[in-house]
Amino acid sequence: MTTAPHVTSAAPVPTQSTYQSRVAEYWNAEENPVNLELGKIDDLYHHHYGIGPADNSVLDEPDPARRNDRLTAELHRLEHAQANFLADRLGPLAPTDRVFDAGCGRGGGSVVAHLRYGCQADGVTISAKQADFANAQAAERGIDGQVRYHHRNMLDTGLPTGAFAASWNNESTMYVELELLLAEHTRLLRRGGRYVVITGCYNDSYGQASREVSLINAHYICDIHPRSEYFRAMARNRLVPVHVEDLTEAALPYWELRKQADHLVTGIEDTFLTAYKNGSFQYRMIAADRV
Ligand code: GPP
Ligand code: MG
Repeated sequence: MTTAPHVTSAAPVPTQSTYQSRVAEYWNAEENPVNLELGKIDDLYHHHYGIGPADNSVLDEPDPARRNDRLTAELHRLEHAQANFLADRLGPLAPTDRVFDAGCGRGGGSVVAHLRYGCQADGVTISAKQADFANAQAAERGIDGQVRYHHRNMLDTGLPTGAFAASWNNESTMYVELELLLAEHTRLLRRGGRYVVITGCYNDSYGQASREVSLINAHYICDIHPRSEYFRAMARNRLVPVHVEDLTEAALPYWELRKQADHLVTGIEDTFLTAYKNGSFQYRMIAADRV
């Protein structure tokens, strides 16, 4: 018996599943004032929530237009505090170091890291519109030589192996399979490199995901992972946690304030507050070393 020679052909990159196409469509179409109005303040466009105590005196502002502006600025301040909190845990880094921003959105996090450390940044997003927007922002700042954004799949970036001193996911892990994602981070990070994730995860000591977690998944077209899965996937991918912090309490003032910003709400605010308060959902930071 003879057998035909085995022929393989390369898979197209990025391979985009139906799910990934839906996610890309969401972000290509997304123009929520809560993201654009906040970003306009200082051209730092974030796609994550805020942490820390809020200045609720903005709610007492008697002039309605000024009240809205002050609320917008206060929410942005809290989101920026979250971005800084993550950036603090990437270092120390030198200007010659490269960092990787997985699920970079409109690019704010990479700019924050660059401004902090002078490092080179590569951000990856599945949305062509976000990548274009972020690159235009970097060009306007005159940092496009150091900060670059790519329309790519974060599971399969095509970026060089071992070239990165630090990498992160800021509220973007819920769009992908964790095992595949952390394998890609581990490939990209040099030995001793730092990985940081801030994420919402469901609390599996309470059992399966709660109704509120399911509502959040439906709202963003994502799939929130259980807390345990992060540690399992890290252990299997040479990522050793050095710092774990529960940010759930620190996240509440942002959501309480956002809920009262009629000009910015998206309708998901009460669901986050209920999920955090009933214990089924947690906001977490994990920093890990790539060994
Ligand atoms: C923040 O983005 C939200 C996500 C990236 C997805 C879900 C995150 C979890 C922690 C579950 P955003 O800033 O675009 O959201 P919004 O428009 O609601 O401000
Ligand atoms: Mg937002």
